[in-house]
Amino acid sequence: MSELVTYERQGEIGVITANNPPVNALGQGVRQGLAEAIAQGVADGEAKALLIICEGRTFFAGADIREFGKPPQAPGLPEVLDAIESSPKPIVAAIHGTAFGGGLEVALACHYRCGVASAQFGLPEVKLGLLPGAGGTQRLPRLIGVEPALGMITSGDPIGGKEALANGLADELVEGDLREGALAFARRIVAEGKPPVKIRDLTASIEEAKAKPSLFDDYRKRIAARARGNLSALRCIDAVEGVVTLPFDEGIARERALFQEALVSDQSAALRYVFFAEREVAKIPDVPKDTPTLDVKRGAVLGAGTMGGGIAMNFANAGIAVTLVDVNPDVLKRGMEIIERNYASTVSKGRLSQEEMDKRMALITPGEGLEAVAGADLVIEAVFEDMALKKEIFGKLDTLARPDAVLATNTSTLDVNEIAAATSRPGQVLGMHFFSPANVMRLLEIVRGAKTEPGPLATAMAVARRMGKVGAVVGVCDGFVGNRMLHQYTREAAFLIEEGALPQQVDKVITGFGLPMGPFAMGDLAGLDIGFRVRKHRKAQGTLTGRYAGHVADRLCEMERFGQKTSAGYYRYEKGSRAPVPDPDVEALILKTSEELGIARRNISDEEILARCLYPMINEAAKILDEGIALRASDVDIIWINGYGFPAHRGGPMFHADSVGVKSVYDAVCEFQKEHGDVWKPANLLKKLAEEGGTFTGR
Ligand code: T1G
Repeated sequence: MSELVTYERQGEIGVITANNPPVNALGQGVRQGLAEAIAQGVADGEAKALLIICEGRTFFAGADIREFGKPPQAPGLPEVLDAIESSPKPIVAAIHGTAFGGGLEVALACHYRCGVASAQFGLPEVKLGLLPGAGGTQRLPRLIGVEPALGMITSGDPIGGKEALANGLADELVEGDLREGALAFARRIVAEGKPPVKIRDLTASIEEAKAKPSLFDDYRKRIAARARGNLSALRCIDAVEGVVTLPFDEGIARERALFQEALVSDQSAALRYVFFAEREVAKIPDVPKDTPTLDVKRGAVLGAGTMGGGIAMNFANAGIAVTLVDVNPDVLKRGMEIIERNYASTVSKGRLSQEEMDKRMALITPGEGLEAVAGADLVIEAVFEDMALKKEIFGKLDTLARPDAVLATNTSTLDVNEIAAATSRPGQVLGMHFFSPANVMRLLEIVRGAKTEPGPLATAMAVARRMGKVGAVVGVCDGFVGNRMLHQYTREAAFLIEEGALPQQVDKVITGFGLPMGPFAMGDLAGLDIGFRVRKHRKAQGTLTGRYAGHVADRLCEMERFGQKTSAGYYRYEKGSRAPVPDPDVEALILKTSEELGIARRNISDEEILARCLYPMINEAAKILDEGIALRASDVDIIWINGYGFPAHRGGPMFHADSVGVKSVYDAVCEFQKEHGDVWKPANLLKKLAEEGGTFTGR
């Protein structure tokens, strides 16, 4: 018997216990152990029923993702599940933690399922570019109904114990100790002489689905509309459709074929890379896991504007009391009202209960004076982007905030080291750069200053996790990682429309690649006046260098076309609509600008547009890695996927560069340098990897 899975009999129940930390992934050893234990239990004359339970923090959390892409090792999971389902003795799954993917498929092959109320039940394979490959697409619909199963399988989102009990996925929720409760449940099964219920034999829900012939096509349309080129969910629908159109074993065979297709797809390789990259980003090489952190029980946010309000909501959403501070009572009042409105709209959409909203609002206290930060463990400043103002505030915070408090700035452009130097405790100062809307966007750039100590850094990372954010540690430079790359992307986009393209052509290429929006629609959403002010400021300071990228944007702003907020920018917007409509006036303005700049417009291919938008970002990221501003290429990918909507099924800009081939990216960058100048000078790392045949992500 493998040491990962044990078998022992407790009275008339054969108990199979798995123990493969940290998440009981169904690796080869566990599958082997399960197969052997099932055989032993079935052969055990004293055992009237069997129970499968896991040690540690969770029931099987799925197949071992690290095994994907490697030669498959026997026994396969489907084989093990067939042995479970065909057992002549009832087999009960006892579930706690996260029964995900292959783990839930093990439970579905069992004849009965019980669990604790806090358990989560899910088939998240679609998030890995896969689909359930061990019967989940055929058994779950038979058990809970085709439509609820389609929802779980195409979204990959789990359901809780109560919902599982309600829809029949769980037969019973046990109170107290799971093992005791599950043993009692199994004994009742025996006492009541209940037979093994094989889900493969259930048909009621199939008849129901047969009555809705357009069910699957409607689902495809809905999914395709928001998939942005990610094929995973569509494959899931194809597999589930087999439940209605094919006998069980043929449905299983179809699922298997679709699974194999997904397994070798680039999209799944990208999404599996992102899975591990999202876990890697939390690890800071010189800040060990056990670095002491401040237990943040109270936060304070300075500045009750849009960002400040969103940041305060993050504290409340994490169950942390927070004081929202603003020296201007009207701004403070408006800030609190906006927070209340945001929560109320979430309640109205049914995504939050009124009770939970009240609980969160109760955690947010308005504070009029800076003194209000006194009791906070973590203070986050989110005032206007002005260095003198920020330094003045941090100077005051230095005396008002608790000596052990962590002081953070939400600046997106200013030098965090200079701000830290305005205090006597630069070791406790760092940047926490949220993305707008701060209560929605998952990304949080945690800016490590030259003097930031490991403790405050680890504290900020821990708070990010509690807020449900993806915290990525970055160094101090202009625009940190995300915006610094974005500047290269928007610069080239501006040049492309001077040289021959139009905003709608560029945006179509970028959305076709999988981003939610192109650079011009994004500019209109953010407001063109922000960039206009920065360019004017830099012009006045004489800090503008190289070819100017603001000719068209300046002319639009001079015409008060600031984007969605003025219903006109690069596009025009119908009343009450956010849909960008190409505007002949803008086209005329662009053609006139090219003429005034003496640029002969030319046809620009979609390929060139994609390369000129993505490659400057990749090149800049290579410089960022050269400078150590980002710890890993995979961090850059996580930043762009969670902060800028880069499609996860393409793995992020650096994974994409590896997919295209670093050499061909380098060659293209060199070509663009010849044509457009040293703004395209290849980064050392890009050159080095291209010459050595290396990759950014090491795969
Ligand atoms: N395989 C391999 N390693 C895994 C793993 C898995 N399935 N799940 C987690 N880990 C590692 C993870 O990399 C990390 O490692 C450590 O465990 C702790 O994870 C046939 C095809 C279960 C909710 O998609 O969602 O089954 O960084 O930091 O926040 O149909 O992990 O410490 O070295 O995430 O408490 C389907 C994936 C697989 C679930 C726990 N299953 N896992 O979250 O801890 S496909 C999944 C999770 C499949 C079948 C198909 C989460 C979690 P390290 P963690 P956590």
